[in-house]
Amino acid sequence: MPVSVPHVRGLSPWRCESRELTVARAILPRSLMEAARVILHVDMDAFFASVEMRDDPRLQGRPVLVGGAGRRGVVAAASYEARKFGCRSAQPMVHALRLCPEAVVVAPRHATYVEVSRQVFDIFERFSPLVEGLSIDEAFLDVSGSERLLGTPRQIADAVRKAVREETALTCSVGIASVKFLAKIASGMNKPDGVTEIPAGKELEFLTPLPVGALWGAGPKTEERLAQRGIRTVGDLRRLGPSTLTSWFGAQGAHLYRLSEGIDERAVIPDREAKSISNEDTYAHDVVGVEALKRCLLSQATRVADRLVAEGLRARCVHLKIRDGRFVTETRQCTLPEAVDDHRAIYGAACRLLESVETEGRSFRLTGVGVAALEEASAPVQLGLFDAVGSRGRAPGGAAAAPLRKDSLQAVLSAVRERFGHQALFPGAAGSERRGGATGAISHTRGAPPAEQAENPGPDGPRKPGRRGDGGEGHR
Ligand code: TTP
Ligand code: MG
Ligand code: MG
Repeated sequence: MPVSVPHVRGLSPWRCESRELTVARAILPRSLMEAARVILHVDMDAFFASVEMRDDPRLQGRPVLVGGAGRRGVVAAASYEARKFGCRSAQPMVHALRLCPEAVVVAPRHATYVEVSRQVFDIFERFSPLVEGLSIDEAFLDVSGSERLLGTPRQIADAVRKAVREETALTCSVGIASVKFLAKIASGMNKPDGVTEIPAGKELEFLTPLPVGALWGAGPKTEERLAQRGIRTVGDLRRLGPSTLTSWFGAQGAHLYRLSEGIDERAVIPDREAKSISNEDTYAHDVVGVEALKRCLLSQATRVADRLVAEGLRARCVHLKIRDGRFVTETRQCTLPEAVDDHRAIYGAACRLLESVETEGRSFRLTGVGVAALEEASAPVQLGLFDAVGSRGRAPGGAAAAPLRKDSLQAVLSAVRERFGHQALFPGAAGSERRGGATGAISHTRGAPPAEQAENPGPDGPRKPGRRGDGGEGHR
């Protein structure tokens, strides 16, 4: 049975699980860890129309179109009753009314939808600290490693649906998969009020018969070009192989091929403003090589740690963002065994995440380190499984005072930097490498300039408006 999740911040149920997940990440081959990821994509059913029907009982069971009623009005949302007549979002209202003359047209109430959206996102965040919104009515939830506490992925999905139904009187549909794009496809397969699970290992079977347009990044033009060559399904596309696809479509072809294989390494990056702190830099000259990249990450991890200390917070999730010279953006994330505000822990995690990025033959224009799943630094640090054998922060002799010393050192370092500037006390490794390192001075542009913020978001996909921005420093 799924366990109901208490709505108490700082008492996150995933805390107990993430240590195991972290250990597993360290010892298991990456391919196995991919299989261990569990991503939910939750999308509200006929969102605007359902809110209207909920709030006005006279609309129940009737075909409802939300949108502008005038001659130039457009349908924002169509109830499922209206869809039986062929009505759809983005249709001209006149056209929709021709298809379904008895439909009731309702003017949108955006403030109400935003309010319900907040309510629904609050529910999502009770199930995972890793919630990434895609639009007003949908989000990814990374629930990897929550199985023991919350139940199987299916039980977690049902618990989310139950909470949404009980607390908002609305329904949603959920897709479950090991990667983001498959979860997104799955959530649309049993609408309304349905769940679709693509079990780990069944990804190719699921993908093969789908039309190529189901893949993110395969727009109508690409679909048409492929159809001209007889390529209609994802299976057809996979059979072409990566080199043919790359010769036809360049980097996009390689990306499509990876998707056709069910590979999508994009992490679920939590994006509520109040829930993450990050620091990213765009470089005047691209950065090449792991060592140079690590120096960038150390600087960013240090800034993030300083912000955590300044705000009296600790973080449990670390994420890495990296964008190459061709504007391909990749993100990675991990959960730490305990909440930290220490730059070394954040830097260490960022370096481990960097190991999963292909750096050979690539140069990078942007790196960023961020933290999420924040909690008050005063919250008690839970002793974990491994503390019993003296691992966490203890001196070889077993002196239990080490964690305390570590914490206060970070606070002192942060305070000195706050007072005298960032270069005043740079962590040992960074200081020496910066002065005498192979690449010498890395030219920095602090924060992303406006042009960078508006650029092509790359395969990481577009960010929706109104939630987290994509560039610059400190999303908190
Ligand atoms: P969607 O999730 O795309 O659609 P939906 O929730 O209405 O229906 P479904 O059950 O298929 O998910 O969009 C969410 C809301 O966003 C939708 O209710 C209204 C708004 N919207 C527009 O205003 N214009 C559009 O073109 C679309 C697609 C959505
Ligand atoms: Mg929807
Ligand atoms: Mg949606």
